[in-house]
Amino acid sequence: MRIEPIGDSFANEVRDLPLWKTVDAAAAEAIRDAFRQSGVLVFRRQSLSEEELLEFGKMIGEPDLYAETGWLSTVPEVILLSNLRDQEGAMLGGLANRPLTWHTDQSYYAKPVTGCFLYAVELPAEGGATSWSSLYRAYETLPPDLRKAVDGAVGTFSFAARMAGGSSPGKADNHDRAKRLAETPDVKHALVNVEPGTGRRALYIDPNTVTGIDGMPQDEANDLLDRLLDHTVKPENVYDHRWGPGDLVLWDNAVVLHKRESFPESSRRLVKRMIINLDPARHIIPPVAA
Ligand SMILES: O=C(O)CCC(=O)C(=O)O
Repeated sequence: MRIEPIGDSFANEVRDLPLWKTVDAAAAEAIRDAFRQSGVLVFRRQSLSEEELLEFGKMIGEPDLYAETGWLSTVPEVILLSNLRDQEGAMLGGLANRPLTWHTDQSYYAKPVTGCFLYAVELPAEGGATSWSSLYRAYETLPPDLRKAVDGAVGTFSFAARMAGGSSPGKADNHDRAKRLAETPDVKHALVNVEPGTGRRALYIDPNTVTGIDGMPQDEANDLLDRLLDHTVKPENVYDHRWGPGDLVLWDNAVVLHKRESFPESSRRLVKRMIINLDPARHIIPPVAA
């Protein structure tokens, strides 16, 4: 097994490791370390059943269940994202073929489940690429005025705002909006988090979800959030993934944003997704801010 950076991006790739075979303890530890350092880990050309995906998830942390119950595969922890329909014409999974703008998952929860993976089964010839942007690199390269403005800042993260924005599920998604809205009040998180093991700092922003900053006039907060996003998604902070069948990408939502291109409705895309609770001693789990 080799673990290498992908080009000059922040993402790492694990090569020569068939995940359908037993992964020994040393390799598992090396994978967890590389994942912790980069926040995005790529494995190509895997051939995995849903049970094997679940086993892989358990090597990384504790797989969890989704709030959405209409997107399920045969294993409850593994859900489907797809534009395909079943024999009755119902959507097979979530998110159809829509573009998803920059976001991070679950930031609107008091205790986000931060680990996530996507496993590509069927892919369109055009479109559907996914990109990740490093919130570590973003923080570490902030110009001094932005760093001063963001250190100690607390944001309001709103599920209601997210549902109205560019990365929310659509009408055909079997998504119980009203119930989820009622269950998910706004929450506050710091806009900078500290990784417990290393003290490394990462920005924590989520466009369409952060609606304000404590003690800051709204127009100033909007301007700061726009500038932070522009800085975060500069090309040097971004890894673009062109999917191949069998690709598995693992990411940590506390330290990266992600987005997805749309793809033609007439083409077929099926990816499998799982969320994973990561070890709070080794990963940022964004705490609730007072
Ligand atoms: O389908 C993709 O490539 C990404 C989906 C996504 O952004 C998400 O599941 O949060």
